[in-house]
Amino acid sequence: MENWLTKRARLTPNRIAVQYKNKQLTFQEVADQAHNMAKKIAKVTQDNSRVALIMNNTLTGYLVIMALQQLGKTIVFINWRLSVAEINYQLADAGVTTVLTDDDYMSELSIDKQIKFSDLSTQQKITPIETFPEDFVTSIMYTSGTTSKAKGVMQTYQNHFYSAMGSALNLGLTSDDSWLAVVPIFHISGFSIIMRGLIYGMRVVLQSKFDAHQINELLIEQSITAISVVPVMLKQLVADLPKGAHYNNHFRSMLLGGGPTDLVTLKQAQLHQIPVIQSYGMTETASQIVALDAKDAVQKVGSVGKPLFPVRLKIADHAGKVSQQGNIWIQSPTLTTGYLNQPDKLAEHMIDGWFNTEDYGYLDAEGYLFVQGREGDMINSGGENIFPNEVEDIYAEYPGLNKIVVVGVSDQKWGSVPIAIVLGEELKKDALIQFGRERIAHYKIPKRFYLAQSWHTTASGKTQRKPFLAELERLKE
Ligand code: S0N
Ligand code: AMP
Ligand code: MG
Ligand code: MG
Repeated sequence: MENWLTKRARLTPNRIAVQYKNKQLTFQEVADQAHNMAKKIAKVTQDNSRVALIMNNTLTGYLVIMALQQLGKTIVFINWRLSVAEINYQLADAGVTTVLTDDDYMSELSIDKQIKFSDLSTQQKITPIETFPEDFVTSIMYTSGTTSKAKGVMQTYQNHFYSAMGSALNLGLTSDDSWLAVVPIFHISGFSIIMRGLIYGMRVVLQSKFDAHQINELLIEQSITAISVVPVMLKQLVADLPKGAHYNNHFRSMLLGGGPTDLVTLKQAQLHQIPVIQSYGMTETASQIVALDAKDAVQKVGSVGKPLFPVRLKIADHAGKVSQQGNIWIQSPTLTTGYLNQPDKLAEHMIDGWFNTEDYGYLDAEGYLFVQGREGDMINSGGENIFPNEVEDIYAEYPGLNKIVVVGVSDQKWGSVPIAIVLGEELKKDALIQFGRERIAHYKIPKRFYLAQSWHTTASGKTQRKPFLAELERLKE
């Protein structure tokens, strides 16, 4: 495919490509500034085809992404909420030698070159790449697993292109569209907006911090037509919106995904006439693969919609045999080509060309998908994934702690949060929390620690998670 940015600068040079705070750049200006940025980045990244990026949703971050694509580099997106140890693991796994960071990122990572955006200076002559090859891995995003360390999901230009097409065919597209990106660009929820912007020739409005009141103001006052949100954001937006207030007349889609949403929140959104489009997708599928059609949003509340064009979907058991309820299996040109450095890993999730998402769901009589949760113990807190094993392994090193089990419990704000049940001597909550803060992302730290009276183990001595969960549920009643 033709280089998307070069193409956009030719097709729609004067259209606004990006807006951040009070600044707007046209596609021609983005092309020029990305070229300048590429000149500064070229030298420090010349020894490696992959470059790691730690950024907020800012204009400079956006231009760095554009520049890295112009240089033909694969971008390894890093979640800045992770701990230094977690990030170091990903940097090592990705084999990168350079990490470019926002100016306000302060932690010191174990890497040769850790460079702040404002420290990029040396200029080197560059030639932007001519094409964006379909099978080129332009982005890598890490995702954890129940039994494995974080794995790098490789996303190709083809993945992003088909994803953007499927979304446009569902939501429609006009030359006046603009999409607010407040979900993080280091997640596919955010990066997919950047890619849609380039492909559609659409204005992307960047917002680096989620503040419900500020976002509502933007959606009321500016001619923004779409926004992507996770459930915790929708809840806060609905709670902040004054009765009778309406988003601007052009606003069409609040794309909601990343985790389950309760019906109460969805109904409240309807009362405010917010056009919520429920969707379902994952990092492995380069964003939504299933979404509701705006006209079905009210009538099919609770459903995530139908598979987008040209996604195939079936509900089947573990062996891939079609059943009424079971796992959600998909075939899609947006499906990742694999996990970095683990050539056989994707195949473990596939049977006969179908990918097992490991989510549970069912299709109603009209073919609408309802997601019923996820296999295994993953906890989805505000759109971030937490695997209990990871947290337990970290705390296994804690002095005086003999046993720990981590389970997810429902939470008003985050949807779901980790809770720990522990056995041990002289355990102090503050110290336990501090221990976690030094080692794992803060959202992974158990919100509460309960001292156990007894322990549930299998005959072979392994801790059983389920009975603890049942006990906790009883405690809540
Ligand atoms: C919800 C967010 C914005 C909350 O962060 P906020 O308010 O900025 O927090 P801070 O002020 O930084 O910190 C305050 C304290 O809160 C803790 N904290 C932060 N986040 C969480 C969390 N998620 N869970 C629990 N605690 C959290 C901080 O640690 C801090 O505490 P202390 O002081 O102790 O450190 C933020 O969490 C956020 O941005 N979440 C969204 C992430 C996301 O986008 N996930 C989606 C991932 N999945 C996909 O991308 C696939 C689906 C998809 O593509 C999609 C999804 C949505 C919409 C559209 C699509 C699409 O298909 O296009
Ligand atoms: P991630 O692993 O961060 O890419 O997040 C993808 C996961 O989020 C999916 O596998 C689901 O478990 C969950 N998810 C995404 N959208 C929805 C939804 N609409 N309803 C319930 N769970 C969802
Ligand atoms: Mg995942
Ligand atoms: Mg906050």
